[in-house]
Amino acid sequence: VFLENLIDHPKFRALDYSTRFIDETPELFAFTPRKDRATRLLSFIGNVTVNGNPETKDAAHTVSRAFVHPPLSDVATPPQGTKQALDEMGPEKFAQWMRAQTRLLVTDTTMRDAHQSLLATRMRTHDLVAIAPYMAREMPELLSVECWGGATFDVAMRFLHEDPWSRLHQLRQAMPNVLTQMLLRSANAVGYTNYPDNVVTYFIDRAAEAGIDLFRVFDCLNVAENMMPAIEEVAKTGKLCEAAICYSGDLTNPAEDKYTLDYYLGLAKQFEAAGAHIIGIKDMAGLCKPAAARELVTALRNETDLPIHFHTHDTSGAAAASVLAAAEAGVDAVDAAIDSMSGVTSQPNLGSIAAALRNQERDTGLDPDAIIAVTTYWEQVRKHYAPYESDIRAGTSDVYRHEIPGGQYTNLRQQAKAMGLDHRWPEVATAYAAVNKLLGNIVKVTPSSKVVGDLALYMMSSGLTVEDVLDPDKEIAFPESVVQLLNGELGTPPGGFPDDITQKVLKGKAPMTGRPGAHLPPADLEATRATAAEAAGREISDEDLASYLMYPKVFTDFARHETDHGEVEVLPTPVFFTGMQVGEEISVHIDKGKTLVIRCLGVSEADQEGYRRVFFELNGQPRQVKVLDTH
Ligand code: 3PY
Ligand code: ZN
Repeated sequence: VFLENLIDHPKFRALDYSTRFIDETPELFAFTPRKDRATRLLSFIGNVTVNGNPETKDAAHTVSRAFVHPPLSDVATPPQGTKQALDEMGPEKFAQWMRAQTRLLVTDTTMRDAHQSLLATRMRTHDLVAIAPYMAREMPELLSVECWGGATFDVAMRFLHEDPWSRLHQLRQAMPNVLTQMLLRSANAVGYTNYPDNVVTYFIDRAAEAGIDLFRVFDCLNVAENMMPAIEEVAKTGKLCEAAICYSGDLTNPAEDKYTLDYYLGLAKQFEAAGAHIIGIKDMAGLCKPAAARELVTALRNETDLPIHFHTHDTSGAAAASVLAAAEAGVDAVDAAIDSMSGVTSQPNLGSIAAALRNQERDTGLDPDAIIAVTTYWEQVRKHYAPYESDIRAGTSDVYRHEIPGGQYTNLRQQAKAMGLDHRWPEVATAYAAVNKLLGNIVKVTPSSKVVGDLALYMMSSGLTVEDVLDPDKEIAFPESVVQLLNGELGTPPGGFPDDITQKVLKGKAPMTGRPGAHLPPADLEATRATAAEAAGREISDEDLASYLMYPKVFTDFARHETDHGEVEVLPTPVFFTGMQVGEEISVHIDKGKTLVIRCLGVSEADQEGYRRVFFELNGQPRQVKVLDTH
């Protein structure tokens, strides 16, 4: 706008300018934000109204437009909860407190893993924050709310055009009494590659400052050494460090010789020695059968003094049985998703688990009426995300064979669909299992699971068999992620990767050994801040820097979108995905106490150049936006 105004100025155009031009027309040189917030939002709404949201375009008609009212609580202020307990006791005492509880502690994963696993991680801040005040008042018995990290970080910026840090600040404020929990991929933080140690520690410090109380830390190959910098940094922040064992294989199978009880106990001992406060069992694919859960929980509780926290997925349909078996064996805390966001690739059902234990020794203390009010809210909100629903109707025992994590399952199906392979899904699942074997039966969770998926899809689309892949005489252009994995860039599992595939992929070159982070030079944070500022065209806060360090391009695109279209997170979800209908009116809260009332009055025909005008009333004043129709 500055340049446009300047170039359009008659004096400038007449080349009649000197340094006095600046003195006489200071308004042209004041670097005020490009447009006011309302104008930027109207430009976004106008654009989506005319052209659709590229994300949901083909399925826009499936998005419900019904307005969702969050339930109202008559409790004035949120009662004290685990957040106050942690602040008072500190993490070590808090962990002892967890172990001393008779009731089963519950983490609600609805705000992170459930929508990552059911709706391609697309849940918007607007819908998360709306229910938070009610949960704070009516479900204060919760141990924690998992609401950040994992895939939510990049999806927020990449597809939702919103700032993940703003989400965290708002949730923290709306839920001041319950622990906020995040999922951190150790050296991969919230990304898909290894970052230098100082990037990981910088990220952890910012997350702790912004309000994360409980960090669940895991490594995608279960290499404890890769987790140490993250575990130590979390412990330094004074927040809770949950170090998680990724569950793989089948503990109930007498032939299981890799993922054995000793293997898991060995990891737990290392986590305890490193200063973790809680041991997590992260069963990302939902493979931990009831008998395995019982055995593992019992052994872990005997072997360490730390509380045990069980996380699983319901892909098989039998996860609630595992949770209840774990509860009987004395597990301290479990994860569940609110009823209407539970089941299949998501977590098991929170309301039903609470009901199963009600009036029993391990009663969770959660109020069934509150659970029903919250689940009703999510049931309606979920209809705004219809384009992201997968058509998985039931649990599947096939998960014990392919071992695809819940958070990857629907994504991989989506990828397969995009490659025209959806009708061959059973073969994709079989290829996934074959690639896992080829790579040495590895732990599969982000990002190692992505490597397995990449190779499986590559083999399917190129018509390659395992024999072809291993054939020394056959030239194969392996996906980059496969090369990196076998080069040891995500770390090396005990015993390494199988020789045959490593030789083939690395063409005889020796892979890197040891902790990948130890080979990476530290990032120059201030130089990166300057680069980021230039790329984004604005000042870079510490949180922006953390985002840029994770995802330079995604952050830059997000920041530029924000400059052009404002903070779109404030828009109601149907408007974000589909724009406005003629005659529709919405209220948008842009700041404390500042509300925009936006009414859509009409959309013109396209002019000769293909532009349409979208007519609005903004707080009673007529406004219009000119949009190029790209259809
Ligand atoms: C993630 O890393 O995003 C996961 O959900 C792993 O289970
Ligand atoms: Zn999970």
